[in-house]
Amino acid sequence: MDFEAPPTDLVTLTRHILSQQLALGEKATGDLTLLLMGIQVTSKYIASNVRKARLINLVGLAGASNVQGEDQKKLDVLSNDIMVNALSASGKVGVMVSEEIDDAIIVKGSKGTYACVFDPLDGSSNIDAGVNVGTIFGVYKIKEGSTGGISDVLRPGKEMVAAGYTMYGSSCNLVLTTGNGVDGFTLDESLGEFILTHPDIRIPDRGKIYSFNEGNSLHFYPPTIDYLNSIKFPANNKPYSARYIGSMVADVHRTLLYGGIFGYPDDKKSKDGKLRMLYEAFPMAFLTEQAGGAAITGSQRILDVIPKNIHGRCPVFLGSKDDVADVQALYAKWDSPD
Ligand code: P6P
Repeated sequence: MDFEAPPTDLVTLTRHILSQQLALGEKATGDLTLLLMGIQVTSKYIASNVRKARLINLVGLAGASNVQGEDQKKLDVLSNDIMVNALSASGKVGVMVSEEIDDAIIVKGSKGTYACVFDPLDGSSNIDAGVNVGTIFGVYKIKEGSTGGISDVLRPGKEMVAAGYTMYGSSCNLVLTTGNGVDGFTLDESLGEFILTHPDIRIPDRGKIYSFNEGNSLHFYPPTIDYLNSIKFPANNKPYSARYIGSMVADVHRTLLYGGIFGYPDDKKSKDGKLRMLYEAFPMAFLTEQAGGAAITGSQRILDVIPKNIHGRCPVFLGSKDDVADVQALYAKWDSPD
């Protein structure tokens, strides 16, 4: 049997980020590198706490609720504090928005050149059942002349300069874009390093999986109903498979790797859908487009939407570009009630 030598040219996340900085030459200040290093450390620490949560009584409720009115889990609060402290300590972040905090954090006296928006532990309602959860983040460069304020984050997602997520599951995966494609890294806990395992992720043009919470079907608008029927009862008698985890990071990760479509549409009950623009829809839309896919609200590109408030929501259909185009065609024919 041929002996397969272990890899001898490990590309760590640190090496990858530094090589991207070097490629920018003199233009690069190194500030984004330091910000992403902070996110790397938080990902490792949150992964450690998620993995041992049940053992150290970190599951369950924290006894408070967040701005969304959702019961905060102990790990939500812990993950949020880890992110806020690490990003503040990086000295490169002037503005932060967290799903767990009502108002934007303006880092006083910061020379930070970036604004970071994040959901510290998305999908945490699943955590007691051991289902994959994740951290989602997006980065804007603070605007010329701004000292760091709310206007630096109430911007369309297309102005983000970086986005990514870390998924805590059977393995810990960090997926990142800085606008030059999408790369995936897997945490080697024995080294304490994220290793490049999914270089240049490209989503197939069309998939065979759909990922919607069909428990909301009673409220769905006609385009969503018609679309789902078109893939469940297709003329070619080859229906799509249904996969829905209920944790956006896990559902999007699978969609990026296998193709297909993930959707959390607007409906009669939720006029703007459920997912938050800044720290769920925008980062995932940025990643999906960078991987060759598409991401729309139904009628328009998600990355063109301008948020009115930091916790604003928008409908989401994202994934393989041909599947998303099928949804867009149905929305284009529909006379919306709004
Ligand atoms: P539902 C988790 O709470 C979350 O924000 C996303 O991670 C996930 O995609 C969605 O909500 C699930 O919502 O209504 O299907 O439980």
